[in-house]
Amino acid sequence: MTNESSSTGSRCRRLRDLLSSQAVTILMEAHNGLSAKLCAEAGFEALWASGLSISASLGVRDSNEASWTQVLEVLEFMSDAVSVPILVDGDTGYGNFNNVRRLVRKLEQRGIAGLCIEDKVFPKTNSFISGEKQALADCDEFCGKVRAAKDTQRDSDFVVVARTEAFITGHGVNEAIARASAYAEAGADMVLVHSKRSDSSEIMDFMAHWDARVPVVIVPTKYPSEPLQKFAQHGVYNFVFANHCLRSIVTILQKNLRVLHDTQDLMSIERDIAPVQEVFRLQDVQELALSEQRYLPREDVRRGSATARRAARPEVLTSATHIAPVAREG
Ligand code: SPV
Ligand code: MG
Repeated sequence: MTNESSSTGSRCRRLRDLLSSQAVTILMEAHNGLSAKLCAEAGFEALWASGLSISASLGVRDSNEASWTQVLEVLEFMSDAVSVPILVDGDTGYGNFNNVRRLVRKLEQRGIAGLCIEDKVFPKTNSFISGEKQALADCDEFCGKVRAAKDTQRDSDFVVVARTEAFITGHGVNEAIARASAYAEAGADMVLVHSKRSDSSEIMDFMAHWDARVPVVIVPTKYPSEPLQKFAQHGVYNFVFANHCLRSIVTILQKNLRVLHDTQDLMSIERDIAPVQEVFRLQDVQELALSEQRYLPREDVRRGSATARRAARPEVLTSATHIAPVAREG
């Protein structure tokens, strides 16, 4: 899995351009290197490194149970796996302004294009769990975090998204607008307005009062039946598909594991799952095989590592750039 465009600068610019444009942009959730790769291959131009999905895939809750350096480790694999820009869900920034500064520095070092922070308190709780019992952060303190992030970034195109949980915590549109305005004033490049309603009413209310000083991002998890074009007509062009990789995986795994457990027969799912060869393609095994021929002493290549032996199999490797599909075994 190589990163065609390792330049952080160009990825920050790309994310900024996508989120600033008046064309629909979807930030597709990914939670590890493989899901990031699959999202990019499916054509998504930008990714959302979801706190919920990363924590769930690590087997813990979306309550800052995974430490920020554990999340950073995941993000590094994701960033290495793809060349499309990644916006990181940085929860509350894992502490105060000082933690946010260090986070921004570490994200930029890993080629991450942007950071989203939300105005709640550490340790955070997922927005869809008893939202009205959750507390909003002090507005001035949160503005300080936004300013600290902006002052810290080295690449001027690194994107800082300020997320307000005003609606999630039971406040009305006045609080949402006041906070979004304060965050934009503090330097946020975009604001994310979250809603847990099953319709678009809060978002529409927000847009009716918003002066459009910075672009808006929304997360339509709870109102999935609302067409994106409806929001675009009201000035929202940026959408986070926040957990749909993770939820797809959960469903297919639950189904296949149940079948395997009940049948004890590998053939019961064999035709429904990716061949091992597809996994090798996603890992870019071919690149290693070619590099072994280039860099290992001849004798070692002939004696052969596993990849060198595979490289000698014409049905596996057919050209310098392509792993041919192989017939499914069994
Ligand atoms: C996430 O994907 O972790 C988010 C979106 O923050 S939500 O789960 O809706 O809070
Ligand atoms: Mg989150």
